[in-house]
Amino acid sequence: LKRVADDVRTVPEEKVTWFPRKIRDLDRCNHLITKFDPDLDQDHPGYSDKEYRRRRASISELAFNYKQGEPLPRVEYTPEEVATWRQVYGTLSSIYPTHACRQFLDGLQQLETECGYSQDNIPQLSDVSTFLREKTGFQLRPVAGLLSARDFLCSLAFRVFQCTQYIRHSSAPMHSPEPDCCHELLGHIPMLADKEFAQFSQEIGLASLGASDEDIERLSTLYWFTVEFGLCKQNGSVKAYGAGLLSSYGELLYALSNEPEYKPFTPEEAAVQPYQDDAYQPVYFVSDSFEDAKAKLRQFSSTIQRPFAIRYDPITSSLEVLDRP
Ligand code: NLE
Ligand code: FE2
Repeated sequence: LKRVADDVRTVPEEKVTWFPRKIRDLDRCNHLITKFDPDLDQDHPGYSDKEYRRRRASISELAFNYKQGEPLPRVEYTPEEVATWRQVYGTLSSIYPTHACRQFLDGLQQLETECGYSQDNIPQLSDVSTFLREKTGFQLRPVAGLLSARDFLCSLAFRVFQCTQYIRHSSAPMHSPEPDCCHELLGHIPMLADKEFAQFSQEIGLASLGASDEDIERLSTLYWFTVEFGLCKQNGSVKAYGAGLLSSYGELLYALSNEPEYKPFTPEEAAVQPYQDDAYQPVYFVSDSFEDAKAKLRQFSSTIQRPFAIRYDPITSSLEVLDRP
């Protein structure tokens, strides 16, 4: 009798897409989207640069071979790569004070004083990961390129942020359609040093686990217009908090230029807004405050329907899956 009762209470596994339960399961969450691959995409600025492609391949190799728990691979960046970083860092730093939200500026300042951030040094993932763990419990993991939305989002559930380690091509420092270390280190990391932002990033991750393909699509579109390209009001002016803006001098200027279309942020609208991921956004969502964006996003994530509930155990970094009561 007990067996029957247990079976009835069991989550119908076969209907739910597989998702990681332990942090080590993230070794299986590495499905790449090859659309911006410099080996395949003729429009990539590195397409005809053999040396660049070789370099990218060798850095990708580090990520392919990485297993959870291993020390993060260090990359010895070349003087040319550091020169690209210097240009990106220098130009962005000149407009951060006027264009970036306060939480970002706080985070970046801490990274500069405590974690070796400077124009002349591309920080190592391993040092940044140690820094973030102390601030918000987030840790980094190397990834070879653009990840599938499902794999990217699910790692957030464990407070793991997947980071690329190669740098953009030197011919296009002001904007890249794909993530690179400038995007991760300058766009995302300062925000992830904020406790509340970290908390809410994890909540998006938890909401994505086992979600339907349609819900993943909506969540990742929402993520796109907030975490990547979000704007918020602060002290009477509009500032950027989205990482895709904070790592692109060209788009950061454009986004706050009054040229694009602006819409007040509602998750329901942002989650279905069509977008192109290879150019500047035609529309940006502006929330009344950074706090407001977080609260609305949270509220939206909690409406994702699943036949079970999930509890994250920070002591073992694992998930418990429960029947919905
Ligand atoms: N456009 C961003 C940049 O240039 O850094 C990258 C966006 C990645 C989603
Ligand atoms: Fe990103």
